[in-house]
Amino acid sequence: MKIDILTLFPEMFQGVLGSSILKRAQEKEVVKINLINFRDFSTSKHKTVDDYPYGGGNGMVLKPEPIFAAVESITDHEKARIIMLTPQGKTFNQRIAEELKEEKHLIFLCGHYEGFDERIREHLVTDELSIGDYVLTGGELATMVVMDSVVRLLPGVLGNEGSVETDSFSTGLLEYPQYTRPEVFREWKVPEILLSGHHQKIEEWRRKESFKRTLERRPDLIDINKLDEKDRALIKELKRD
Ligand code: 6GU
Repeated sequence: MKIDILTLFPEMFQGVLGSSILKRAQEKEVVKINLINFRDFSTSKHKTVDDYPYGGGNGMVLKPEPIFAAVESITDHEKARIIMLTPQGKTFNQRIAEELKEEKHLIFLCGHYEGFDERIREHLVTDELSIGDYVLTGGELATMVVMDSVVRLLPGVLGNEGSVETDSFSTGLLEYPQYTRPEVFREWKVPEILLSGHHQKIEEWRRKESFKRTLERRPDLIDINKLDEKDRALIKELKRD
């Protein structure tokens, strides 16, 4: 996968791209990530990228010319998904991450100030995403969130390939509680069942704990119509408890 990030603050990405799993994914050449400062594409003498809004009002608006020029400088940009990060976009989720991981080329546009000239949205962008109902100072942090969640899904990125299948949200349920050594810490014991070696019983316990946690914290994630008989019985039992 190739990822191009258009931003006025490329230095914000150094920590995230230079550490941990995103660093390793680039080293393994699973993904090529390229930072572009669209100020470099401004043709005005002071390298201006924003201007006052027509009609008046507060804040500045990102001009179309440098952003169109920056995107058009990217090889094969016509075939890429061009994703704008704004609080007005569709709310990002795991389903969208799964969809984006199938793409060969993503271009992220990070905005600042009062936003983008509407012609960028209408004539350049293919997708507009938000990461939730709160306001950030710009699209950079949102881009990092979306990119991280997509790249970790690419084959060969995570050590244990099975681990993405048991993630919360891909199973539709929250994850069950996990424990490691020691068996007793400050008098708090690991649940007996996990020490039993009964794989079938352990699986059942984990599924029950996942349902319990999901019912308590995120009942909106459970679609009763999509459950089989066994899981419906499990939910009934939990609701009784
Ligand atoms: Cl994508 N951008 C900004 N500026 N704020 C946000 C956001 C994006 N998603 C949630 N809040």
